[in-house]
Amino acid sequence: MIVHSIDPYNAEPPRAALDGAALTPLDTFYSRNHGPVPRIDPRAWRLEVDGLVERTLVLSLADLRGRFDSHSVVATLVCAGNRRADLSRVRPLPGEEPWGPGAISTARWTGARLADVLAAAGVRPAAGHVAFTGPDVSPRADPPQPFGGSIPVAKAMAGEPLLAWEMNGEPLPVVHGAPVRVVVPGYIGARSVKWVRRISVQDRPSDNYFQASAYRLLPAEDHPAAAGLPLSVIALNAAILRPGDDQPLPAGPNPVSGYAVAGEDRRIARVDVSVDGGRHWQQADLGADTGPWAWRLWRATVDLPRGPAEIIARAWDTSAATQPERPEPLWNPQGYVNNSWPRVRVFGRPGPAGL
Ligand SMILES: Nc1nc2c(c(=O)[nH]1)N[C@H]1C(S)=C(S)[C@@H](COP(=O)(O)O)O[C@H]1N2
Ligand SMILES: [Mo]
Repeated sequence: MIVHSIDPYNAEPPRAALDGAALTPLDTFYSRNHGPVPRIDPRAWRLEVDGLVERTLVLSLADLRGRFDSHSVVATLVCAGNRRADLSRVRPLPGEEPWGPGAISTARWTGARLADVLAAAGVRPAAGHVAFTGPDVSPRADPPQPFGGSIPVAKAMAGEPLLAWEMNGEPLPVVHGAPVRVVVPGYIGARSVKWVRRISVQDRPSDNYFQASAYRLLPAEDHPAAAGLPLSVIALNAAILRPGDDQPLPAGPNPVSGYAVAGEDRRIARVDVSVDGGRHWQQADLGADTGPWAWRLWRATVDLPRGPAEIIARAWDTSAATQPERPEPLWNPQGYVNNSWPRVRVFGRPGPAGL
């Protein structure tokens, strides 16, 4: 793993480690933390469901597993700061984790449907948002507070968000939120609150620092937090996983591969690759479709010219949207949502046949 910080623990897999696996192995899955990883005794853990509900619930792990049907969803988790490193080359982003393209991973999550738990509590008509709170106090928050965030009640009741205790068929690892975490497929990772201990139904979004101040797309200049767009649905994005940057490769045919991800009800429709700056594009082959909430892996064989070249890619979604060309116009003070064309510099070595 590429470890950006130990305390809090923030690490992403090297890009090649993500290549070719529709489900990310647990030891390769990125980790994003804003405070210390708490150790929770699963027998002592309780989940409180309160706010605009008919009855407040207090659930143990046994209650959650026993009272609700378990469901599985393959979902990609992606940090809003994924690919930030390319934005910090535009203008510095002091104090922000310099994520490459590895702040993203995919797992099969198993747990209770958030919708079923909310239905058991009885959501009142005035409900607008469902807020989650964890136990980990982040010293980076102003003022220091436990990590939290919220989603609209319609998303919470949609069926795909889970209260998950399993990941890829294994017990949820502590660093990923054991005993139970929220998983909100199609939304930025920050809404998938780990070690969740309180779910509050309310008429407005969470006023937690990580909803109200961080994870907002601020204007490039003059940026009070209130001027930011709260990030929720993930943006269309893609990355090249192989080859790596600055590699000498034989001129001629070479494999290129990566991932592409689309938000909410959009799917990846196509991925294009170019080796001549976007004058000509060829279509990549899409890998297995593992459902509406998962990334799509892709691969292509490109014909590399001799000498220095840049491999670029762009994904299209089912709304016919595609990615912006350059990172410069996307720069924002917290460095979120860099979904510009991924670019990899290579050098085409002349082969024996081409001398
Ligand atoms: N309690 C808690 N939940 C959290 C976080 C956190 O710091 N504390 N980080 C969030 C962010 S920003 C992301 S991107 C995902 C990362 O999940 P992972 O560490 O399992 O990959 O968890 C989210 N849930
Ligand atoms: Mo994140």
